[in-house]
Amino acid sequence: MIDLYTWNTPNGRKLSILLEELGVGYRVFPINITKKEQFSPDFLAISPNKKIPALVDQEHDIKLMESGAIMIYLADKYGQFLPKEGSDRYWVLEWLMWQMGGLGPMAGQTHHFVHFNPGLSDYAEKRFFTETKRLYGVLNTQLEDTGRFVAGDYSIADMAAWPWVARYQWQGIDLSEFPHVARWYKEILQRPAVQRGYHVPDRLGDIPSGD
Ligand SMILES: N[C@@H](CCC(=O)N[C@@H](CS)C(=O)NCC(=O)O)C(=O)O
Repeated sequence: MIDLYTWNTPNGRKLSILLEELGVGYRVFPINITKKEQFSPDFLAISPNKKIPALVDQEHDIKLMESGAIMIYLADKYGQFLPKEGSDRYWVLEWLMWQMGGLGPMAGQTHHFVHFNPGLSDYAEKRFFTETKRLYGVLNTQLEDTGRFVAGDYSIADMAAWPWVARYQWQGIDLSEFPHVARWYKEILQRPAVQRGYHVPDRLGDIPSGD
């Protein structure tokens, strides 16, 4: 059995979306980060970095933190959404790492300074918004080049970036400036597994439409 420790955030949703796409059974253990449950000793034993998401695979006695590592693990375990070998595999991993090292951290800081704490630091607001917007431009160009998904077939690279783009309103991003991102966002939004995975652990509101 797979146990997912998560909360309604982009990093958490990456894994609930992937698990829904894989169609495998999993148990959800909500870790309410607004109540600081990520600092409990029980959770620390699974996630030494004290952040969600984390995963335990009882079948193989595996405990994992870091959403990117968990995505690779699940994709390899079930043989879907990540090519097994060759240049196509590294293309997907390249864009997964782009999300992990770029879009996620920068958009996360934009949420912090622009959405939750406007006026606290003009410098930080400008720096993180500008970089987030630049990354949307990079994604837009990539999606224009590929024509449909981020790196070949629909993959963990799409599932990693999509929940971050779903927070475009918090980031002050106008999706109409990034038509290929908007087209990609709306196509993925139609997927039933994405809609189910988005609302894990709770249904907190509608998914932004992208319009
Ligand atoms: N690089 C980590 C980042 C995880 C992360 O930042 N998680 C956030 C929620 S999206 C969290 O647990 N925040 C609580 C805290 O910082 O105390 C990953 O991708 O798993």
